Amino acid sequence: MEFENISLEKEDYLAILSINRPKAMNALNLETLCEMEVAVKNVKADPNIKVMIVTGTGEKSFVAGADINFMLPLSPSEGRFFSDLGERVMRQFELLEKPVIAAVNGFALGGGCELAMSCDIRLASETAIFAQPEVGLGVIPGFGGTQRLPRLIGEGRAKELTYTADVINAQEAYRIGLVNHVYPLEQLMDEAKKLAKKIASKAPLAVGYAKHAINKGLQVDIDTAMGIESDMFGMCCATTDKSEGMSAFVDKRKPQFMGK
Ligand code: CO8
Repeated sequence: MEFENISLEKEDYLAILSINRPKAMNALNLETLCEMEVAVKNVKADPNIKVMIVTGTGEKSFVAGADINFMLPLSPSEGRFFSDLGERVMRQFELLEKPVIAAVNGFALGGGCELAMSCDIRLASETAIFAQPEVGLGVIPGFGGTQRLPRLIGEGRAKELTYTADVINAQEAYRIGLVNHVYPLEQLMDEAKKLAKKIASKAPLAVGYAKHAINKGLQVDIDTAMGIESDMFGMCCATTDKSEGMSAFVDKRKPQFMGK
């Protein structure tokens, strides 16, 4: 597909969405967010795609936040609209029933950190830098950061990072659980693809149901969450991949999952 501010490449079972505004450090403006929404819809509708990787073009920046030039003149209602739009787009990454891996290859600031947090798994280069710098600009995180950061790293740490706008490096992000792994920059995409390949070798519907159960279950009380899990387990039992996976175990052979 042709886009101006992003690229969407497909390799076999894998979609790679790159934010592609390197001259602006891949900052997110209105057009970029709209294109991201179209791309996620495309990935959702493509039965061949099992995993998506999100990254930034170039070697310096994943996404350096929402576009400050765009936000400068926003009125209260326009600001609210832009925040709603960004939240909706990031939520599409979370709701996609296919795993999304963020390959954070540099600055992940403000909306960039928020984009990474809307992905399922975050891999970072050693050069990656994370922050929620918004209060230093007179605003707050507005693409889900006030909600996802405390859920990921705990309330106290999230409040400290948000109130101070402190910048942290990849190792610190790893230490506090904001990222899953840290790799040298030149290895980052290979590692992201390796992880994608491993996930893609599993039963895709089961992976999607697991994502749904984890994401939905985290938002409700534990008893309701258990109900969501057993609903999803029941759904797995309606798939031919479940018969295949278990038969393959019994037959001592590798399963051939069809995503059905
Ligand atoms: N928006 C617009 N342009 C940007 C942004 C940005 N977020 N980040 C960098 N750029 C542009 C610079 O203006 C510069 O443009 P130009 O060459 O035309 O002057 C170009 O990218 C290169 O940047 P620098 O020259 O500054 O490069 P450095 O390597 O010196 O620094 C940094 C890189 C550290 C990334 C630096 O550019 C920076 O601090 N950027 C701003 C980071 C930031 O504060 N991000 C948070 C923005 S707020 C946010 O994301 C809120 C999200 C929620 C929105 C809610 C909606 C209402």
